[in-house]
Amino acid sequence: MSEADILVSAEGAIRRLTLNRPQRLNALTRNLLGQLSDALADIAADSDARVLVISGSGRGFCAGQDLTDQGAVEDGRTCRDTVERYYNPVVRQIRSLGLPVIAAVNGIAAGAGMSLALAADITLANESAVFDLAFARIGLIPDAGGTYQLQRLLGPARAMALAMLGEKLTARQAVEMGLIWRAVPDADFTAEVDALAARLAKAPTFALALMKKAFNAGGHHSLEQQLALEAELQSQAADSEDFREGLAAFLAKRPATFKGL
Ligand code: T3D
Repeated sequence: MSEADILVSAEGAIRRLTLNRPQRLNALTRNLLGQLSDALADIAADSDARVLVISGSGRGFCAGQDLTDQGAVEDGRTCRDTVERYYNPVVRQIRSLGLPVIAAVNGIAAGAGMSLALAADITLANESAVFDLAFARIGLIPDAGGTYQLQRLLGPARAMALAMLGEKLTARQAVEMGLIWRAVPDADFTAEVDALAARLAKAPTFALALMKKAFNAGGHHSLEQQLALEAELQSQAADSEDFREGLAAFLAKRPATFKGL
């Protein structure tokens, strides 16, 4: 039996998904994307899950669309089908997942692999990682939410220039430009990812999920709409068990123990 294209593991409240086609730098096939979507659906239904880490097997994070996946990228019709049926659902699932998603970029993130990394809530990379907007080199546009995320993260001037030039960024440049959270020396990367996951696994998960909703909506709302949404979401947060615990812990001058509820 062939090994799965997505490795799934669980440890306490931490869930990990590893793209697992290292011989192709974890390039994305429809098979892999289908497995990724199923795994994300399982995590969304898992009430014990409080943080998700996505990374890649081997020396790369993800080289984007597998350009040899027969029937996936032959012409406009197959491309549309691949994007609509395989990429877009995965991006929606990550953005709407009710817990923090970490992209641990352990090597090159190219094309839709870069878009996937930017769909996460917190993206950190090892220092030898490269962010490669490869699309223009083969006559395609950034997809899997790439045009949306790049513009929001970098502003239109830098996003457009990078996309049109098909530029590569080192992890350090990506941090300096505000594209990702942190670049970590390779030797420290695994420990740093583990520490971040452990910290988020103890965070007030319900409030973090509401933050995602607020940030997701903020990009297209007016100030008035966003103020109204914040009032609504804050009322939900204030009704949570974790808020009661956070407040009690503050008043008692002790650390809070959040349950994610
Ligand atoms: O609707 C749709 O489906 C369209 C959606 C498109 C979304 C996209 O993501 S378009 C962009 C697709 N990705 C690319 O264009 C990147 C192609 N890859 C590269 O340019 C280079 O491989 C890298 C810069 C990413 C890494 O270079 P390097 O020198 O570190 O590694 P390598 O030797 O090129 O790659 C290692 C192997 O992986 C190699 O196979 P081999 O020769 O050892 O048998 C290479 O062919 C393979 N590989 C790398 N990327 C892909 C790939 N195979 C298939 N598809 C790839 N994208």
